[in-house]
Amino acid sequence: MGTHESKPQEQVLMLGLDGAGKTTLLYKLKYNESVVTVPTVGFNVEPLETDRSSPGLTVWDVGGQRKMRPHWRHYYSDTAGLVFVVDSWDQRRLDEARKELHRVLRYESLRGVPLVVLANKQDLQGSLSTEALCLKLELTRVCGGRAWFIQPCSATTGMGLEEGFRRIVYLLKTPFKQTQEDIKVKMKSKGFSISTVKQVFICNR
Ligand code: G3D
Ligand code: MG
Repeated sequence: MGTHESKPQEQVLMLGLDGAGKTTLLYKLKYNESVVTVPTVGFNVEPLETDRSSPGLTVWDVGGQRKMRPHWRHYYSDTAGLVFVVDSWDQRRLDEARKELHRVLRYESLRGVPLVVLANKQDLQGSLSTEALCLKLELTRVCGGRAWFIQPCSATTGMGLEEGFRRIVYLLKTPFKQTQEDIKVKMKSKGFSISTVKQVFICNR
């Protein structure tokens, strides 16, 4: 308990279109609970415990509805890491997701901030692979010199969630451009862990 208080905390901003699965994945990751979500008006904020050698994460899940998006920028100045959640199944909204992601990455205050794209809803048949999403979102071009990674996941099954947040912890520590393969290989030799609460928790939102 004491270590949690004394550890530095880094702010991770989680953005994405409404319906991408941000709130579902945050509570699945944190409490291993499937919650019934309502569109997030405002934000949810949750601390995530990490291993002793890594900073703790405070994850901000900010509402993604069109009317909420102008407010995203108010969170940028304190952001150490960015997580952008995409619905990999809903191809009709990919163009909108790409535009919003590119708009976010253009902000000066987010220059050089590491990015993990969570390719969510991989449990649904017909969802796009990370390779296809990478092309559609033009990640290589838009990320320039930024450290980034695209992680497949499912907020419903929990697949890839811890991995995605471990990636952001790793990129916070090594915030320079690396290939996707480099990141996978180098992370294998280093233990970054996210600890989640396994007991049932009533989430009163
Ligand atoms: P948001 O916070 O990004 O706006 P939510 O998105 O977490 O509110 O999720 C929007 C809907 O997507 C929810 O369904 C939720 O259950 C669903 N969802 C989230 N993640 C996944 C996933 O990985 N797989 C599948 N199959 N569904 C997912 P409803 O029906 O409540 O709108
Ligand atoms: Mg939400």
